[in-house]
Amino acid sequence: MTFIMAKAPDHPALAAARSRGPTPPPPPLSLEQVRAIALDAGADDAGWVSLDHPDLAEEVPHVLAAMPGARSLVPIVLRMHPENVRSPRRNVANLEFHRTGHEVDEVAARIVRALDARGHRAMNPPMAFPMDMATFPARSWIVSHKRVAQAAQLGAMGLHRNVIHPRFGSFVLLGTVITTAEVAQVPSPLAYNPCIDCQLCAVACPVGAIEPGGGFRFSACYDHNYREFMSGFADFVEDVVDSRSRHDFRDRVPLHEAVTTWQGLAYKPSYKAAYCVAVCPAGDDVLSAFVHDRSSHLRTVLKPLTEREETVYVVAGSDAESHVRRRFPHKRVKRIRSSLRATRATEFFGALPLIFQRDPARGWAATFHFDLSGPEAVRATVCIDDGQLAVTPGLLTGRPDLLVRADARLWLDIASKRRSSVWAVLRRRLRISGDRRLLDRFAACFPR
Ligand code: B12
Ligand code: SF4
Repeated sequence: MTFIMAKAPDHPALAAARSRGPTPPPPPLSLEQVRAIALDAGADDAGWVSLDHPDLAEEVPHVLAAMPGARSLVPIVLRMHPENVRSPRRNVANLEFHRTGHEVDEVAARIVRALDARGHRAMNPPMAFPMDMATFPARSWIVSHKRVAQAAQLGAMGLHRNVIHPRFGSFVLLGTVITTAEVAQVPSPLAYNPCIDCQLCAVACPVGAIEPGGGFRFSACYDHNYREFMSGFADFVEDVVDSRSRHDFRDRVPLHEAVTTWQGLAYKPSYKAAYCVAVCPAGDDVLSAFVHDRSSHLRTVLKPLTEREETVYVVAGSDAESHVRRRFPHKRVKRIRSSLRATRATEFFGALPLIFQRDPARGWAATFHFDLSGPEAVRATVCIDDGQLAVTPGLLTGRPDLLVRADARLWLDIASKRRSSVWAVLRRRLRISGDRRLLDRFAACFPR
């Protein structure tokens, strides 16, 4: 500032700004005004919630890093057309996801301009992509639209973990505008969670990602549904590099997959399933049809998806592989490399809950201590107990069943199969104390 003043003390723009005096604070907005701005901009529903809301505590540092000074969030909801999302021809459903997603970003941008015109700073983080992939596979999104929409009482997460709007149901995509405007009102609570617990999402999911008891198997969904995105694309590139010849490449990547990859780059990548959204009967707009003719819903919405002959992408030995083979024997299983690979030792332990497989962890229990050294030194305790996983930073007191000591980078190489554990043990670069067979059991719970 000093520099500018010294260089151009009589600049006409500076003189004019000085004579205008400081900008007065903008008049406060009401919830009704913010909703009207959002609906005018094209949203189908909208809310407003303070960044101080207790359910948003985890979001605060990420939001403030994107927009210092932010005070509140405006969540928006845009409807998708249910029949498109339900179609067994999934290119129709994908067009609807992408079209609506694009619209969410456009609507959010219009809200930002309207708030700015009223004197409130505002910005719109992406609906989904592009994300900041420098942090991938750790959190790469700025704000969790689901958490914001739920805190603002626009809907609630159902069994399938998508936000269900009381009227539009699961057929919605979400956006959030971040602003410096202060919220005066607290949103009134939803009368009920729109999820009716019919469990159809769990039945429809080809890889068993939705657990009837409420858990979500992240890697199962990510490995299959997102095959054309992120690490699925990185795998494609690695296959190109590894192939010895055109024929070898064709064996690894059949023509239809190569062409699909081209399509994803030329247009947009396609989700492989999203059946959890497609079959969901919740929400006033679609619920009546289900309530009055359940069998028609099962025949015309659920069955065409579950009976679809399609390739399902799974990691060898994963819960998803056993699920699809058991429940959908008519679907083709294609084994792929695990695509969630931590690139830093600290991320390794954070990623474990996302790639944990319950089936190989059933019927036994053990506590593992990891004491990893070097520039990326980290310590962690991993407890596996009959299908359950707990990861805690540091070494918990008590004797572990297995203690692993190694350089953190070397451990990452062993975990990703770049280095053999036998080689590392023989060179005394990997030190293990306790029951060594537990290392294989551990590896089976996190297949690569
Ligand atoms: C990460 C992400 C995913 C992940 C995880 C999904 C999930 N359940 O959170 C994957 C890649 C699997 C995914 C899949 C899909 N997604 Co998505 N996704 C997101 C994203 C970027 C953040 C989600 C989020 O808030 N997670 C945090 C908490 C709140 O979610 P949670 O369910 O409590 O936590 C689970 C996972 O997130 C995971 N987890 C928790 N912490 C962390 C940390 C890291 C680093 C990672 C990687 C994962 C992770 O474990 C939790 C328990 O299983 C948002 C866009 C955004 N910026 O908000 C879209 C979003 C949630 N996705 C959306 C959609 C539509 C889908 C799909 C239907 C895509 C499709 N067309 O097939 C599927 C549905 C899968 C499902 N049943 O949930 C919509 C949902 C709309 C709605 N009505 O709620 C969103 C909001 C995009 C949008 N702008 O509308 N998605
Ligand atoms: S399909 Fe049924 S159980 Fe699943 S989210 Fe929708 S209403 Fe809830």
